[in-house]
Amino acid sequence: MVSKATTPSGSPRDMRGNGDELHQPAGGSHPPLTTNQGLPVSDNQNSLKVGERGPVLLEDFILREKITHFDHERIPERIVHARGTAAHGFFELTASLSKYTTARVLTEVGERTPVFTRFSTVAGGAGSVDTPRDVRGFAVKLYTKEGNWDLVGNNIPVFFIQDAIKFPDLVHAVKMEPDRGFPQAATAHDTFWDFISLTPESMHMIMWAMSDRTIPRSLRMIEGFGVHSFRLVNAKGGSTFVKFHWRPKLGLQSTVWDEAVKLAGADPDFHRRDLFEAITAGNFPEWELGVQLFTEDEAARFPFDHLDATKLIPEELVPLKIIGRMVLDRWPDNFFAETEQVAFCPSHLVPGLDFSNDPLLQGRLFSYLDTQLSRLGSPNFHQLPINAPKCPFANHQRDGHMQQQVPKGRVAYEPSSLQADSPREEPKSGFRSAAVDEAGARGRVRAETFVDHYSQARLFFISQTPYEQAHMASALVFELSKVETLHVRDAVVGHLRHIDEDLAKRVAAGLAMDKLPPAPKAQAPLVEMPPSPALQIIGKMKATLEGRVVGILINDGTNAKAVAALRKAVEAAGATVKIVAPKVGGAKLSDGKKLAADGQLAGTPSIVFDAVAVLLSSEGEEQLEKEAAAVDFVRDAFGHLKALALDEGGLALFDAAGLEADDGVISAEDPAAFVEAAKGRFFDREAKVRILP
Ligand code: HDE
Repeated sequence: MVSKATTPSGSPRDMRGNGDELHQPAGGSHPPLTTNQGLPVSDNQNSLKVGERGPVLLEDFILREKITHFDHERIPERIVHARGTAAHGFFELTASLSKYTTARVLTEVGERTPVFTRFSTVAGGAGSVDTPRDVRGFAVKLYTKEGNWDLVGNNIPVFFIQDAIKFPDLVHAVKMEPDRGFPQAATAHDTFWDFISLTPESMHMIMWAMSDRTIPRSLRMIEGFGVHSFRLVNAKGGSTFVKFHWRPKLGLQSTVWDEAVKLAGADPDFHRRDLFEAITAGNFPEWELGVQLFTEDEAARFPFDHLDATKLIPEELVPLKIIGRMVLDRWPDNFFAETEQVAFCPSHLVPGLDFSNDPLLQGRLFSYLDTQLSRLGSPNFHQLPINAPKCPFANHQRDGHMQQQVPKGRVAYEPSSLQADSPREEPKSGFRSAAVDEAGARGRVRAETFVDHYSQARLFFISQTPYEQAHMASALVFELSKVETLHVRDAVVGHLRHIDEDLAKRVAAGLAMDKLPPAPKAQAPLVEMPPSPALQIIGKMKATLEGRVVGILINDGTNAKAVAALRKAVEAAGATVKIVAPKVGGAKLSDGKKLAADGQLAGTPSIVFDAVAVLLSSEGEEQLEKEAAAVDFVRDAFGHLKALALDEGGLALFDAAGLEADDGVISAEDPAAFVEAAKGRFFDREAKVRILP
């Protein structure tokens, strides 16, 4: 408490407590704190009162302004994809598509287009955790010279439903159940699986959702897909279909389920922290942009309908052509102003692009603009700095809440003859829809070509490695074990029989079903397709330490040279090293010097690392055997199939944890061998640590 005597400008009643002693020196010169009207505020600690212990006056307009603004700080969270994180960067074109499109962003090789990319989970609220089993949103806003192009995709190339009219049902089924308000951010509950069991078109997406694609290690290690077919339109008006793919430079990498579950507790912000740390350290994540191009005639020969968003086009059928790269190199300055207020709309596109008739896409073209109106509260949301095009934009739309622009002149219409600088339509370079013949009877119909719900689900399953198949079976058992209604479990397993009889049997056994439930009637015969290795994760993992994080557990007396040698080797291979010690201040190593820790053991489990080293002095090790966090450190690293480097002390702790060494357990004396081992995960080990169906 500041005494009357020391109060800088104090009247006897002025117990301000806002003297310099309250403020830690931050350096620099501080601008005066003002109200929103620019009035300098003399006291930001005390409201206006009558007497020291008397009532607060309604007159205190400074208090009221501050509290009122605070009361209105929140806006509605996104109905889906509420939890997200984003970064700025650029897209650089490396190969021109000028044969196919007039879009400058896809024809001007070497041109860098600014982007803002937001990653998200789908089902959870804004305050949910980063690592549930869930699809990840992958939305890219490209601020092109011809207007904003929003490529609003996911990390999975297909979707649950074929027609937008089912979206509210799907979302209501997956979100918290309305009578109880849980579960949060989880598909493992009755309403979701009830809807799925009655919606066979979702089976392909379910296979993806139950794969490790939905438990990624890092947002820097996920793919992105535009999902729908779009059109590229060239100067002659000819159009070609296109599918967009983002491919991470670091390769794909997922967690194992036990790890994802524990990550949710260890660090609810794991993915956004990972992205933040990588970008602020200068390790900029990068993706290639690939396209699949095909004509109407080629599409007519596919054994599926590309307008059906539950289908993908195997890369073996239409190869991927890499045309550019995206680098995320700048963290936003403000989460709310940028990441929260960014408004993506699939209807935002540029001349030279167009939509396809995919009925899911058509519904999205309406939904996003509409939802931004309620979320951001004004048709002027495009004027927010994060949403505004970086090219000039002008029209005759006027007024509305929070109009930021001050249009000049008397003309707010077109055609007009009164004002020389009033905007006019641009027949030459303006957007034109592809001239496509459309005809047919009106009706609420589903195309006959949309009825095959199992062939691609099977294609996905048979394309996986046995490890990945086991994870899928295990995920299905986990999810259905949380479903209380028995007929729903039965119905889902029934569908699996169309996809793969062995998968159905494994899941049924995992649920202790007495017999295999009957398969529902399929509407179309199964089309067998050759396996597509491009659909795997393991096949797309990169043997690299780049972008990875290695944790080194130390204690007092740890061999300083061993720590230095490991750090050097790991950093040279492109990974970040983090030191973990029982106390965050650090540990005194064998050379007598204190090494500060990046994390305290109890709050920094091995779960947050890609590989770990355990370097312990023998006295300290004995103590750590009694510390559950230390035993779990090695047990979890081993159980999550990670490489471990151990010195003598580390090995003693490993033994105390009751573990048996394998190829992934390396002597700390051989940092080079550890670096090699740490580049991957040891899937063969899994059979030793858990029983998979
Ligand atoms: Fe979305 N989706 N969606 N979606 N979606 C939204 O828009 C919708 C779909 C996707 O980071 C909402 O601004 C409908 C497919 C992403 O801000 C909403 C349908 C794909 C994001 C909406 C779909 C997506 C959203 C909620 C079926 C992958 C987050 C908040 C017809 C291609 C964007 C908002 C961000 C967000 C509607 C299906 C991706 C309600 C009606 C398929 C990445 O408008």
